[in-house]
Amino acid sequence: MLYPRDSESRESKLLDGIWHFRADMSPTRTKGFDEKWWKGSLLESGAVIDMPVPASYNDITEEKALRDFVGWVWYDRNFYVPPAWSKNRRVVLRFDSAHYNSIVWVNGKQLMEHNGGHLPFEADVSSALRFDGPNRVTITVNNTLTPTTLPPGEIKYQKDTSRYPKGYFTQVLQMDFFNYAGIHRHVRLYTTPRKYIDDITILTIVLENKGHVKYTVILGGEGSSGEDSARISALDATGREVAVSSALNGTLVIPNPNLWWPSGMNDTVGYQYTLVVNCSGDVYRQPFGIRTVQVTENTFLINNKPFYCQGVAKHEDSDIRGKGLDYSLITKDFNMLRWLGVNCIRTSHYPYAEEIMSLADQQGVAVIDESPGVGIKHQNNMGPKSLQHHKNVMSEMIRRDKNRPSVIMWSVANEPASNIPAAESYFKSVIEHTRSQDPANRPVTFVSDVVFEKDRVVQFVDVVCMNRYYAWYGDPGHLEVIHLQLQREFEGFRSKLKKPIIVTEYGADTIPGLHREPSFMFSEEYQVGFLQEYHKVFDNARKNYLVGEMVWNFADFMTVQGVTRVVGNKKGLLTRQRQPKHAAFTIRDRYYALAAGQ
Ligand code: GCB
Repeated sequence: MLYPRDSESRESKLLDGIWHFRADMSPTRTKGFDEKWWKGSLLESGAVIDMPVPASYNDITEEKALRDFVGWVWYDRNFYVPPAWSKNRRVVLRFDSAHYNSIVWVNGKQLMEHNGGHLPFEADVSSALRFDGPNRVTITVNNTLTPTTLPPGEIKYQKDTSRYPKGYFTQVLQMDFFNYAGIHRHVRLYTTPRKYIDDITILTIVLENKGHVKYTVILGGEGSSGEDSARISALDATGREVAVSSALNGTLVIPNPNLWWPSGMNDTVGYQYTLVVNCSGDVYRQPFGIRTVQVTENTFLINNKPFYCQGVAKHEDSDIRGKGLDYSLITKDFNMLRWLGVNCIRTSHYPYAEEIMSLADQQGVAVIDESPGVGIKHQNNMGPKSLQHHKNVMSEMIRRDKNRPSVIMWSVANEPASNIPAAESYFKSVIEHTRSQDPANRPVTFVSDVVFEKDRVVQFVDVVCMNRYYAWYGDPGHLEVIHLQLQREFEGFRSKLKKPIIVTEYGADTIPGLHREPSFMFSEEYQVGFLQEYHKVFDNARKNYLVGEMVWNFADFMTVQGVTRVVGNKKGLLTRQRQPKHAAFTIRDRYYALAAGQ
């Protein structure tokens, strides 16, 4: 699914802004369906409040009932469509993401249904539109997670009325972040000609200092025969044409190409070309980078040079907007990534907004692109229905991100129960499916927290990714065990498998401004000492098979309420407001030194 981009043949209109909103708090949570709230404006069926789009709805009001709401919420708004859009065009309505289950109506007509919280969905809505008056879009979104959603979850009813009010239930989740919900990213209308460019796939290789750019264009709509006249060209970053072709599918050759490198490896970071596809009256400009990715026994190669991931894992998370897209926030985040010397991030634990991915492409930040497969902890999350859904999500994610040079590896899951027998065939199948979907054959992994003796799934991946919390969840307070325990785990995996390793998480909760000497858990000194103990082991292993380290986490983030969390997870190098803790300076010094080859 191509990202909507304006061109000579395409226009768009953002529908972001303040929408009408109502949470269905009726006991059954189905009043909206019973009363068919989509038939008219929400204003007609009851009280509404103002709700920003994009944003999570949870932290916008002072209502606990809305912050912690589980069930259907309803949004609507009016919009107008220019009359010129009625002629010879498709008008597509696209939601870049809504969490989790969504149904969409335009002028009372149901046009879309989507299952999954972090990926776009769209439909041609031309036939439902009015061009001479107001239109209404209504969406209902349900954040209930079940054993077969991704992430999975469960609703637990409490029947003992002597201890709980009647009808009492809670949502039980196996994930360590707040289940923010709502319309999280842009909503927009965009047009294409009736016959249009439906998909573009770009693969790059470098041979004898020439970039070979293999491209495939798929057309959609009326009368697309595949024999259409086309002009396909590649522009360099200054807009100069460097190669051209008239074939819909072919290879462009770019001599002396500027390669795409992650920052820290080259002065030119994130160099991108543009493929201009001009076909049967439709024009689409697809950015791409020329770079190769390869994994050997001990190395992760980008453009045939060893790449060491100086990383952090992130979240889409901030005050007030929750998981809602915000340009100030994401720009600040990329500035802080550069300040920290980070050259690689993981989209823990779900696919991030396309605008974030584009910044990674442009700024040369490598990405381990992770699916929402977090919290797969039980056998009942690994049945046929879960498997099919997981495969669909991987397909949607790859379809969205396949052309991005920043994406160097796919992660199908975070910390599943990879020790149970059911995990073996489940993940073999998900990983094989993922490989089959990516035309560029990127490496595939999942992130494991299971010890090497018990893990059953790492055998299927290209790079071993592990999360380890020695001296935090295990042996709390004892920094002196880190060396032995981490080394043991490295050696254990290496004795089973000759594959490179990335430590995808290690970190300690830290309250900013809390100081203790000698260090004590939760103090700034403990976080620094903790990271430094891990670094000693990393420095030894990176001479051999360790190809990356990623701190958990870039910034503090919100979680569900629980006895181990003081208003959220505090393992950030930065506070939730993106101000540095002491450990941020430790990491910055380390990453700059690593980049300088020290
Ligand atoms: C983990 C999870 C991450 C948590 C983190 C923690 O292993 O992957 O989602 O937030 O530990 O801090 O507990």
